[in-house]
Amino acid sequence: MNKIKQIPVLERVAKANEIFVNEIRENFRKNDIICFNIMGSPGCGKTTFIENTILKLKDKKKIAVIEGDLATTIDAERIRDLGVDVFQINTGAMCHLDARLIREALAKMDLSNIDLLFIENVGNLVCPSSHDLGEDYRIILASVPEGPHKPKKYPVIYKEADVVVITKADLLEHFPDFTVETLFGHAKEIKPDIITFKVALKGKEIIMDEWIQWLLNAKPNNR
Ligand SMILES: Nc1nc2c(ncn2[C@@H]2O[C@H](COP(=O)(O)OP(=O)(O)O)[C@@H](O)[C@H]2O)c(=O)[nH]1
Ligand SMILES: [Mg+2]
Repeated sequence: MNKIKQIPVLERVAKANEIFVNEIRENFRKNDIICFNIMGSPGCGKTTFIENTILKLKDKKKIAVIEGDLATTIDAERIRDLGVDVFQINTGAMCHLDARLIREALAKMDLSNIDLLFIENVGNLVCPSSHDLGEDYRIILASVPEGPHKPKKYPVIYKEADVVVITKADLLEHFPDFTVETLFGHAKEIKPDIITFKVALKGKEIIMDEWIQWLLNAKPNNR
């Protein structure tokens, strides 16, 4: 009988990724950098979240950003305008960032001048969850207009997240089916120890102090 031939491509890709991740992590530890991978659907408020975090912490911490988008430098320009180092990765047709791309970006950045590194992942609730970037924390954003069932519909990304942030909390009054308790409850069913915050970055009252306090106390986390 003919033998089935196997090409161990996936295994090799996984091995290469692991090597890149270890190298990235070593670089972060050597340079005292804590890295946050910001994930969520397109339009959930990732760039706005990073912008407002920068505005709060710019005087206390040295911040840099890696922006992942299929195309354009629109988000990177928003960050650059705040006077922060930013590196744009355009992934073309790829729906996530991977460790190889992050490694290439880091090689072009001044790591000795960074305390906190934010990576804005490509807007997507599926692909980024299975790609380790060497980050210390995975932060998943869930905006109020998206409804309260995202954790149930996209459990993998929630299972892999360390923190969930409800964004656009200023819109809660317009979305009566969305309660903070419902979304956090669903997220905790999937990941019982997930850390929870809510933010409102537009409207009358800006809410983000609890997130900022947590961020200031975040420790390196080889996940
Ligand atoms: N009402 C409200 N709108 C927000 C908030 N955060 C972001 N937005 C809006 O949501 C839209 C998408 O935001 P953006 O940060 O570009 O999302 P991204 O695609 O996830 O990076 C923009 O029009 C923002 O002004 C918020 O807290 N409240
Ligand atoms: Mg964005």
